[in-house]
Amino acid sequence: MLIGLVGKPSAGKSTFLNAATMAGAKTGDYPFTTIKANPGKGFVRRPCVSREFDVEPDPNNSLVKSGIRFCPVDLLDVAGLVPGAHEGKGMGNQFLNDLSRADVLLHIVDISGSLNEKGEKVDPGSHDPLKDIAFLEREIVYWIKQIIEREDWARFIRTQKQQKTPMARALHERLTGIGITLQHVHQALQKASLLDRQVSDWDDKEKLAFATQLQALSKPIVIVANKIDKDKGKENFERISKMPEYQGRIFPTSALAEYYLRSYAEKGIIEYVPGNGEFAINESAKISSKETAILARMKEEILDVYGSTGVQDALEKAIFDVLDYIFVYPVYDANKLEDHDGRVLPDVFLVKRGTKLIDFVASKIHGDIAEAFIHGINVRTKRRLSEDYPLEADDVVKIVSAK
Ligand SMILES: Nc1nc2c(ncn2[C@@H]2O[C@H](COP(=O)(O)OP(=O)(O)O)[C@@H](O)[C@H]2O)c(=O)[nH]1
Ligand SMILES: [Mg+2]
Repeated sequence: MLIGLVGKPSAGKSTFLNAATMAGAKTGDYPFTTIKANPGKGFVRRPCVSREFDVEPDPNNSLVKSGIRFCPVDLLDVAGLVPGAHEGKGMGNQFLNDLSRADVLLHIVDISGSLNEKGEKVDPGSHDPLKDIAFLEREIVYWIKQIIEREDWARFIRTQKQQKTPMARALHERLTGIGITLQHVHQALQKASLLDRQVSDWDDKEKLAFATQLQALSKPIVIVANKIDKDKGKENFERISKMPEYQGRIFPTSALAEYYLRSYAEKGIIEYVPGNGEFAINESAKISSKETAILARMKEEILDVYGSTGVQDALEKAIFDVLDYIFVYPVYDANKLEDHDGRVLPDVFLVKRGTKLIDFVASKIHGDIAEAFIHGINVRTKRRLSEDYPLEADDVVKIVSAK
């Protein structure tokens, strides 16, 4: 599962990636600093089940801080998309291709309106970030449309007619390269009211309607209203977040503030659990007056107003709400909650809610164990679980297998 970070140059993608990962991607104030896509690992949080079971966790594939479990997620900073990208402008097609593997997109927007559509500096507030939001969605839709109707469209129609391939399957074959599933195609056909329309009869509007639905299903967009700390940021955010089409999917964010907070925590200046709405200054730390001032501003202008810097909220919106993923903890010993090596609740995995137990075992634990699967145990209830059991949030499971 991959989260793509998208947006025009200088909106703050690299800063967001750095803040989320501390990976050290290059940042700068001019377009095209990032010449190719930058990968990194971020984290999503949930309360760790160790508290409920009253045990001390010994995390292996994840982290635990103050009772909160942090599970890694893959991020990809896809460099500057500018209007016309789907026509190849600003290295557009290359950037769009980087998005093929993404399951969800975080659109990093300069909500302060201090950059024009190309990412060049303009007077703060003079550019309306609403334009950026609309343009990006449009670019992705047109990119998908272009892939649907690419040059061999006429031949595609002929073959589909001759071979009588079911419409959804034929369309899906054209779209597998950009991570679109057969289910996405089915749903998009239905939502665009195209189930009863022969592909060969589709007009341009119908192709566009289909691409629009596919975008929403296969590359859903969470909007990160970044640079909320700057003049005009708050004003713009309040206006846009009230619009029905953006309600609930736009997050006030300061990637820079999150970056500072994590850096200060790393240096030992503050205690800060990433994503929290508060931090504590370490009494023993040497702290400059400049650092004190920066911290005071972040508290007053961001944390106390918005509850957090927004970086974690945006990531978690994408994973838990949009993609509907859950945490699942496998253990070897159902009583002590340990793995083979005696580590307590070592691992947590992200899977889509309702994933069948057997598919979870095959994909996250081991193919051999899945083949020799006898049954599972729900560690909470001690009930037996069949291979078809649909996993729920924070399930702790033991797998009994013949291996
Ligand atoms: N004030 C403020 N500046 C930010 C924020 N996020 C990024 N920036 C600044 O915006 C500029 C461009 O950021 P960068 O991450 O390189 O943008 P990218 O081109 O989208 O990767 C840099 O000077 C950052 O320090 C933020 O939340 N607040
Ligand atoms: Mg960058």
